[in-house]
Amino acid sequence: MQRPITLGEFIVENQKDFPYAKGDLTALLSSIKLAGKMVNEKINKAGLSQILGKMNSENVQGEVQAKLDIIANDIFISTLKARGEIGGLASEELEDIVIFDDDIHKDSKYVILIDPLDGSSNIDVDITVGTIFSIYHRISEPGTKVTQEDFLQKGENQVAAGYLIYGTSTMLVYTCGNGVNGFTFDPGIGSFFLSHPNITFPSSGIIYSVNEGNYIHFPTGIKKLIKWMQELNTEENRPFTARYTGSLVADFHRNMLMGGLYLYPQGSTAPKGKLRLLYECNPMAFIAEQAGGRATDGEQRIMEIQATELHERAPFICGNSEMVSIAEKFIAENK
Ligand code: AHM
Ligand code: MG
Repeated sequence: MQRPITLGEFIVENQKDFPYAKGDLTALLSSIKLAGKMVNEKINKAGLSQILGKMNSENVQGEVQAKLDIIANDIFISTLKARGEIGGLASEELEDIVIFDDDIHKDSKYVILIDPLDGSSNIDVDITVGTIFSIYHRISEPGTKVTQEDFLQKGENQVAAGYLIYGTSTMLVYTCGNGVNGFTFDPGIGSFFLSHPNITFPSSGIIYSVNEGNYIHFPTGIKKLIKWMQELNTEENRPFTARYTGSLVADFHRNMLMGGLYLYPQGSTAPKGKLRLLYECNPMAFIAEQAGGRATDGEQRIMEIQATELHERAPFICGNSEMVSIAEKFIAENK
């Protein structure tokens, strides 16, 4: 049997597909891989090492931070800072951008945005969580300090995006705009191996994922869409199946492999929904499109939205193309 290739081998092998790449992106993905392994190790031992539970602090969105949120944030920052590929970082956990201005970062070409531990309210109950990342070329001149504008780019400018999913297996899934590939971590060996080459959404799917507890707050189009999915409207003449973990990474990953629709719409109490455009929606939208799916806020393609603030939110509807089109139709007809 031929052994599967490792993530490291795959990244190097594919570097040649990017004429502009001089190894920096390769090195950056390697740093993410290393940080992911370190976070994975902490999560696996969380119940044993007294790092479950909440801090006495809130993040910039006023949400209580879990201890592992802070630990994952620190691991990613220190690992990415140790090398010179990026000039700075923005994190869902931090109010402002972090500028790296040591000598090694002087000529950096990239910036990165991270949600270090997505779904962290699920940690204490042993449900899948993840890390999401999004990489851009900086707009500012190398040799100068990065600025907020480097981070407020449209999602369509992303150079790479991906996530780590800390589930029954730990996986790293990413795209550099050339398809989506998934790598499963072998803890005995300490390496990620290519297990899911060229991931694409199935052309149709019968799963929908939404926090239906918020139903009363949803716009009419979304309410009608949900009711439609609960009728006999699948190809098999049965209702859709509802699956929702409350971890975007887990819900997205399942729907991409099995076909389905993820929704975090706006509501009467949350005019732009909950998910953050830069840390969650854009990277997932890039991956979804690269896997043959789509992502919209209901009216506009997610990756065309111009961010004006680091932590802004956006309604998010994402899944296989056909289902996203059906969702858009319900929204358009019920404005
Ligand atoms: P987090 O990044 O603070 O964990 O919040 C984002 C999470 C997503 O993973 C998930 O899809 C959503 O929040 C769940 O929200 P809700 O509990 O309102 O359904
Ligand atoms: Mg998150």
